[in-house]
Amino acid sequence: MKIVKGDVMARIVTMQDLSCVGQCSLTVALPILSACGVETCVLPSAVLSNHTAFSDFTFRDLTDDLSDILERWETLGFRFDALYTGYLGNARQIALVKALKERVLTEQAPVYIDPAMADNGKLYVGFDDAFVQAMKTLLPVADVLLPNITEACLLTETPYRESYDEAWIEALCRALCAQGAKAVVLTGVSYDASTTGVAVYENGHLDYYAHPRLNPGCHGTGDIYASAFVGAALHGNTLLEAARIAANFTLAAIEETHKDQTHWYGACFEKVLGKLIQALG
Ligand code: PXL
Repeated sequence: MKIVKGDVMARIVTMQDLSCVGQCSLTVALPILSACGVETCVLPSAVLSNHTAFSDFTFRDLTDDLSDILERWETLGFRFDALYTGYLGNARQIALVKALKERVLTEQAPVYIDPAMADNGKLYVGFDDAFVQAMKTLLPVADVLLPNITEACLLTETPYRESYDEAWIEALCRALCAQGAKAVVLTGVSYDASTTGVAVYENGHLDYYAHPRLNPGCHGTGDIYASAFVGAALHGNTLLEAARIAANFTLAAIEETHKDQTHWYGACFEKVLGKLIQALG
């Protein structure tokens, strides 16, 4: 949906954690969405010293503050043209996402949900099955759901697989839509060793954008991808076109990261923000 129009500034809200170190969540979403020309307001779900792939971290849950913030926004009359959620601090925050949609979004505002909770067949540290069950209830709110294959499997109770064919991917996307998602952008879909890509499922139709597989991948690329996707979609690109723009940007960030062998915890997207801006015209 085209939200960025002419001189009127589009304002979106994104809800995800603030990991002070680690190039993920808000420290990725804010610069990327700003580069896309979108005013980005934030609801920090939690504050962490650094993301959870480091050997230790602090974690302050901000759920209580979030309901106060939402209340204040509502009384001050703030309204947002889109909502994008990522890593949430706990299952209670999922109810807050629904309240956000009902209370502070404009009528046509699209909702983008990245159910950031798992990768490579495993839940991230700190999440459990109760969280997965709660995340399932968010699917009917999603205009676009942006899971990786692990998350899609967890949400649909499908056994995780590393090799599969197009029919399996289509069934996974169909199952997510049957549970309420309007459209699915499934990342990390690879049918052979040298390529990977993104499956886009909308109105019962499956599309695929393939690109070279870069090894090794980087931590945090899901957040880079989702943020760029949201930015591109708000410019009125189709889901497939936004998927392509976000994939090319993420690939460029991974290529940049490979130049610095010591940089293991995130991807150096900052160096290629110019490419994203160019791709958006
Ligand atoms: O989306 C990745 C992510 C976001 N936020 C936190 C994380 C991770 C992945 O490990 O730990 C706090």
